[in-house]
Amino acid sequence: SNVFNKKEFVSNVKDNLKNLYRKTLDEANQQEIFQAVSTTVKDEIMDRWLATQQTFEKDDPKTVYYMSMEFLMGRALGNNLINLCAYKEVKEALEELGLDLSVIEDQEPDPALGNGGLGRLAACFMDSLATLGYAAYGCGIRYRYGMFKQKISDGFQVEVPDNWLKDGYPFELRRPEYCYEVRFGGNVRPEYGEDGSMKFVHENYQSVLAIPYDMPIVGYDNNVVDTLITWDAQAKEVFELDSFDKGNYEQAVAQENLARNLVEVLYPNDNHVAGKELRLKQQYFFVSASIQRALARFKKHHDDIHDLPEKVVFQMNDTHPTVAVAELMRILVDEEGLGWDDAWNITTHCVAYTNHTIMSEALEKWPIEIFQRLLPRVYQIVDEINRRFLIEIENRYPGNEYKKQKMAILWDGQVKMAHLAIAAGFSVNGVAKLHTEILMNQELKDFYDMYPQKFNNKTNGITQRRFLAHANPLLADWVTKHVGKGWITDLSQVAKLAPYAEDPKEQQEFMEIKRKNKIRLAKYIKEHNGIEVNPDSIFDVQVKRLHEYKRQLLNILHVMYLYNQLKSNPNMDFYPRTFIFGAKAAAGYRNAKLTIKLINNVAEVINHDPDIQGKIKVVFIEDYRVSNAEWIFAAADVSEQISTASKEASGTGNMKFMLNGALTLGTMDGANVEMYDEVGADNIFIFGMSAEEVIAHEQHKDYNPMEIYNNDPDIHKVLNQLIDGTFSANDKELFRDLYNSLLSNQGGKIADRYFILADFRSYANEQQKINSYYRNRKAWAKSAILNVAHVGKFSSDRTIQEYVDDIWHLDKITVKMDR
Ligand code: 26Q
Repeated sequence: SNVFNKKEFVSNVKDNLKNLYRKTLDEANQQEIFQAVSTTVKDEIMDRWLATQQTFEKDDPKTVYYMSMEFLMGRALGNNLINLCAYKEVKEALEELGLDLSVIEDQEPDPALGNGGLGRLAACFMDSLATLGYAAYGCGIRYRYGMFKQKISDGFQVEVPDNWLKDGYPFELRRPEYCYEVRFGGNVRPEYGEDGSMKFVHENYQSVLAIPYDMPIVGYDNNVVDTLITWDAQAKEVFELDSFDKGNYEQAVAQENLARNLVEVLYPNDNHVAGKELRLKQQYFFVSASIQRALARFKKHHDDIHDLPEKVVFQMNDTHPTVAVAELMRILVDEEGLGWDDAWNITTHCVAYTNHTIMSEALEKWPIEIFQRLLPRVYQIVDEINRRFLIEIENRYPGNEYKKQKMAILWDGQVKMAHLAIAAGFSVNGVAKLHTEILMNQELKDFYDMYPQKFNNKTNGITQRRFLAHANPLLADWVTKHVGKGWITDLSQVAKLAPYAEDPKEQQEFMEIKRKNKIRLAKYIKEHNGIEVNPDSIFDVQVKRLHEYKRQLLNILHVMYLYNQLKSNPNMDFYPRTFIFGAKAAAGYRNAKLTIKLINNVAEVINHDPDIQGKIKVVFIEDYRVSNAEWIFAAADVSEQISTASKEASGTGNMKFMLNGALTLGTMDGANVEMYDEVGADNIFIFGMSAEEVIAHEQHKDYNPMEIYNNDPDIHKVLNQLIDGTFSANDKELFRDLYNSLLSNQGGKIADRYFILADFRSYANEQQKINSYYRNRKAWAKSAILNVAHVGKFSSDRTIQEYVDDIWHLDKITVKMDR
């Protein structure tokens, strides 16, 4: 089906250039051409978007509202063209004008309204929901500034604001007619009616208007276009501002400030809570607006609010939107006039919760003082939920005060958001098999004992449309040549590739594709880092947020170790290796930032040491983000997934590498465990302690890294190089904190709490195996192809279908279009 007639497309682009900029093609710059091309593509999407909305109106399907503080969308133009099945057509049409689609795509800012895994998962889920034909709204915040841009200056990370809206964003639609008011602060007063009734009146509050912007989520080749709603904040207009009324004026200014601050910036913390009041404001702001919009949509078709659970489900992406529980109760009780039990019954059949972490520093707990001051009525409702929940615990475990302490929603001056989410949610899910087991048997055991039926696993997935069809066209074509196009919407079909893994001709073709992708990345590295890398070396890649539990430090310490080996034994068995890193550190995370500096300093020394003869190169890719990630995955030979077992809930980068035929070097953590099950022990490199062993050491407090340091001379030497100036000649003390973090307990943090030294030897052994295995090109190619062939399970299409079957129970829609 031809989506665009080439001639028509070209003439539309020219028209758009004229209408947007009063320019001809010759006069326009690349950014303007990007805008004109995108507008042309958006016009095409519009017909389908409208048709989808009309189908919603007609069929009234059950709808999921995916509530998330983060949507890490990445660029839309290329992805939309892929999902419209028009990529090649448009590329050719532009070529005829002398334009290069990839250069035009490169003009688009990366919409980065998310930190990392959790936000990117939300984006993959939206893609799968539309592709599978389900009615879905993503609900989030239109941050003025997304994830910061990273500059590397003298080896240090510098954060630069991400002004992604500065040129205007073509793939969004402002919808002021669907705005809602959201209220903060003030007080609650009971008001008695003449009939003896009583209601609560919220007064003296400040309010903002929430204005939705809709972004189209284009399904693959099915005419379905779902919607991502991002909320902007605007001050309510204050009329009749009397110039002598100082109070009114100050109030108006305060509301302007509130609106501006609310959506100003995404908190750049990943897996770490910053208990800032503004963050809670952001949460309530988008949650309240989203629920109001969902209820308004529901009411267009229904007049009995009791039917809500049949038509609406709110999925809470971690605890960040958990205030939704109390907000829905508030609306049902205060505005719909329902009794408590009635309202609770509806609420608890509409909300479900996904847990993404067991890291204690990522658990959200709000000081009651802040919560109550900011959301006085919502707090009263949380208080009542808690009171009734404690009674339920008492009934179940009579006299057991300890259970109440551990499970209470309000305790110790804090609101525990996870406990609220579990008490109210009808479903609680983890994001990989191991993670869910740890939740049920350890972290959330008390809740599991009380509500076993709520708990379930939904192993994460990724969209093959962005991360293979768009990211790696050469491999995508190779896959299509062998198994047909079906994999694009049914990734399990790649299983049919398995027989080709043994075929020498296919092995060679596969390796040639990989080599071309490595050349593409090498060019990017040359342009952005000025470093020459050898495309025939092993590309060994670790890209993800910088966090101690992800152990980038283990990786770079091992590079230092290899360097030492090679220095003292230049003729040792060593296959040339390029170690590639990419990672942003939260702005206030000192050890993470220091690790970036260490990687860059090690790179500086090793890359310029002639003794090494270019056998090791170390590259830190600046500003790792969705757009350059696509190139990086396509070019990787080795995927580093080396978190301390039990700490990485799932990981999703691991799956993107596998999809592109990289071999995983990983611990038995998160979804790595399931990747191992799928691909088989021969095609993956596993090392390190198991989750059980890690947890046992944590419980017994019997781990002593100093012993390892004292008994292993190679490790000893590497750690000493952190403080002897080998990699920081001008300032020997620069890396002292990293050294200390591995060897001494400091301020509540125990030495080497992520077991880097414990796992070092087994990591180095697996790295050695990789070194040998890569020499056998056939064996390597076979394993790489088998990784692609066994990746089927890790499509987000599979994940979403499981959410639909077990949690959401959505109706499939069909959108017909007469063309
Ligand atoms: C909370 C409060 C205040 C400020 C920030 C936060 C905050 C923000 C982001 C807390 C956590 C996050 C992000 C968590 C995250 O990305 N988790 C990852 O989720 C992925 C998808 O399920 C998993 O694959 C990863 O294993 C998990 O680390």
